[in-house]
Amino acid sequence: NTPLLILGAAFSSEERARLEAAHSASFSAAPDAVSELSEATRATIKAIAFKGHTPLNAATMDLLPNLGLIANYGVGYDAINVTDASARGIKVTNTPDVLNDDVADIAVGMMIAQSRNMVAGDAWVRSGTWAGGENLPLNRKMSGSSVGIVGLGRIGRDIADRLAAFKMDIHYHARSEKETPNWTYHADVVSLATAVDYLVIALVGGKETEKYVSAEAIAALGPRGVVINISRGSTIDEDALIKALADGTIAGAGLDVFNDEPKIDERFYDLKTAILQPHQGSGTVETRRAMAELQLANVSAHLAGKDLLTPVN
Ligand code: 8YV
Repeated sequence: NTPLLILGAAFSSEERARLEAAHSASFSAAPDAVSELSEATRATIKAIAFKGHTPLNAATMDLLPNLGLIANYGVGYDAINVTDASARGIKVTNTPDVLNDDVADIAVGMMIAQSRNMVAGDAWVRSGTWAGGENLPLNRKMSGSSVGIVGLGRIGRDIADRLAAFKMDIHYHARSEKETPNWTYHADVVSLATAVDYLVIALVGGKETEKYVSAEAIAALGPRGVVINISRGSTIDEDALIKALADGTIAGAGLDVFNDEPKIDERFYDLKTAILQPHQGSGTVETRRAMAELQLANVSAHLAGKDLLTPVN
């Protein structure tokens, strides 16, 4: 009798052990492996603890007749088909807020690293080029410049708050105008991109935001433009982004997310003006621990018949 299904090869052994210590659990590495569990085992499963980005939809849910909860590890639950879940009376939870600081930190970190050419600077020192008497070419001032945030949710706001301390002129686009200090609202992304040097994407993933930052918006950013993406690879026209970086029609990018992670488009590897990160926005010991705890708290609440902490549907 295993009321919990731990689903995802992405769980560390420590995370898995903590879930198993709390609840009797089965394990599947991926949604398409759930069918390998016996029918009797599947019938005992009431909750899934999910981690990863492999689609989880009706085909898997229908193998688990008593499933009442899918608890996602992560704020973004675009891998889970919430429509399928709701239609079956299955609740979905995520792990919002606990990762806002880290994701905002890495967005700002990539902005500084890109502007100040820090990755090349490190290589410059190690290779002895500096010792040989050559100075790194001058780079670009970030403080005091203009930034456009695409998506002013909890993470977008934390990024904007940080950048306000960098004396930046803050613009944003969201579905509707929000209450802000003195930030400028734009009804569409092209208008936003036209107005700023840095475009930071902080959207939710999923179908509705696919290629939300279009080729036209990337072009509108112009030759001083820098794209920062900490959301999902799907939220920008990635092909257009690669072309713009290769052709130098924008100045650069800082990217923590890509399509087809981790086997990303190999053209990225040669783009010298892009800083590339391995989807590590929430990847600190402290935050991953908080995410795991919130996921477990949702699972425990469901199994005890109590209110969920962070419901999605
Ligand atoms: C991942 C994330 O969930 O929270 C999110 O939406 O993108 C990350 O924190 C994490 O990589 C685990 O898959």
